[in-house]
Amino acid sequence: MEIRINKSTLSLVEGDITRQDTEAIVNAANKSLLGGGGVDGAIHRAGGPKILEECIKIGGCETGEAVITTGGNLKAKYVIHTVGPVYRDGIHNESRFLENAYKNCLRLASSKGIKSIAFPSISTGAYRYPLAKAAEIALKTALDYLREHTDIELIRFVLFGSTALETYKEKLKELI
Ligand code: AR6
Repeated sequence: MEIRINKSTLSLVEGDITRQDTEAIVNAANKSLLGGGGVDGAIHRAGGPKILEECIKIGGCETGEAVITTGGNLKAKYVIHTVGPVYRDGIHNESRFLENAYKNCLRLASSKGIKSIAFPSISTGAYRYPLAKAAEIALKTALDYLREHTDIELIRFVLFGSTALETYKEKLKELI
């Protein structure tokens, strides 16, 4: 599914974030930036040791913040590492932290002149954020960004499996 906002595109695809040809891909990392499972493990495996070396130098990242490294062996030139919230019960500012994670990735991409970026569904794996709730925040934040700015030309959500893709599609239809 794909929609146009001003001159930019927001798209939803099923796939593997490590295989994307966008200028930047986003990693759903943890505060240590030292790697892990899920998207994080896949990105470090596919991108090679250079990404980890840069992450070690950066030294960590707070929840809701974002940092950038090169893409190592990936097609993407950059990896933007962000840390989503661990979902507890929904009353520990999880939604604000998740929104900040997306916003700070977009701001950082913009500051580097990046025109295309691919996001995974942050926090919805190991961090247990309910998928539909997370999809709403992810999509609202991306739509707001594209309505207010024209510099990023493509925001692609790369969903892992058909359930995630369908959930994002339903949410996007509700929001537009
Ligand atoms: N491409 C796209 N999406 C993927 C891929 C992939 N290759 N692999 C998994 N997903 P998670 P989190 C989906 O756990 O919840 C790590 O250990 C997955 O189905 O990767 O933010 C970090 O080091 C899910 O929907 O990230 C942290 O400790 C979504 O990506 C912690 O996990 C996010 O799942 C972060 O947890």
